[in-house]
Amino acid sequence: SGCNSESRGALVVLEGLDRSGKTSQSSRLLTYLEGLGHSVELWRFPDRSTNVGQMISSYLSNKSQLDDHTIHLLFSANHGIMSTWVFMFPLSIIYWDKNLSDYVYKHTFDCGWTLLRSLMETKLKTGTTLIVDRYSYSGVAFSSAKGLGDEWCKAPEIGLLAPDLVLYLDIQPEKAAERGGYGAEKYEQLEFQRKVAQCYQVLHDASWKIVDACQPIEDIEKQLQELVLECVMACQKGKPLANLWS
Ligand code: NYM
Repeated sequence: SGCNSESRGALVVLEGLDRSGKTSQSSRLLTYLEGLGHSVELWRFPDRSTNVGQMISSYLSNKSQLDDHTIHLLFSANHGIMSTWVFMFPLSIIYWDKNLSDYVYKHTFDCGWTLLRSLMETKLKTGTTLIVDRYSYSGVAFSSAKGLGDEWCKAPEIGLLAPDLVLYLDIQPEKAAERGGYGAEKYEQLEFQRKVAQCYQVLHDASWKIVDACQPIEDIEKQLQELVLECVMACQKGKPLANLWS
């Protein structure tokens, strides 16, 4: 099936409140799919290793203060807005050399809208499945929970690829607050997480699967494996790619 030009990887996103278990489950999914012999990569947003990522990290750990609109756009720049960097290299190189674009993405700069879109598309079309720990939904849910308008929050990321599957790890804010490490970062406040949960609710569409995140970790793992495998199969059979927020 690897020779079928229609066959592609799946774009799978994990979303949920802070401490809902996304990061643990993403790495378990990676191991699972690798074990089955699939080509798969794990990405996460925010990517704290970039320049903008460090500004985000400093904001989240209360070392710097930023206006709500500004931090939203920084999150977006971390995976959204086209950076000036894109103009410094011929785009053809980015398309042409997958390894170079990988390197650029992972080690050098904030990725930028054009680069992220084309990099994701290249990965998927060459048969690699992407497991993404948070995506645009986090951007909209966390910023609209502060009172920014939904449409304004979505605008910088219109036209990025829509996920084939969104796994929403559903947890009551009170339960999440009991988990280890809670409260260390800016948004980890019970009242605020309640608002974020409400904001996530209006973002659900047909690509979302809601999974109860209070079950034993292995039970969640099993359910996610089944959902992801089904999605990977559909994408191998040529399920078309779609755009986000359109
Ligand atoms: N977050 C994450 C946002 O507010 N907007 C975004 O676009 C993204 C991707 O960052 N509380 C918030 C959600 C989290 C925080 O994420 C750090 P993580 O997954 O804990 O590193």
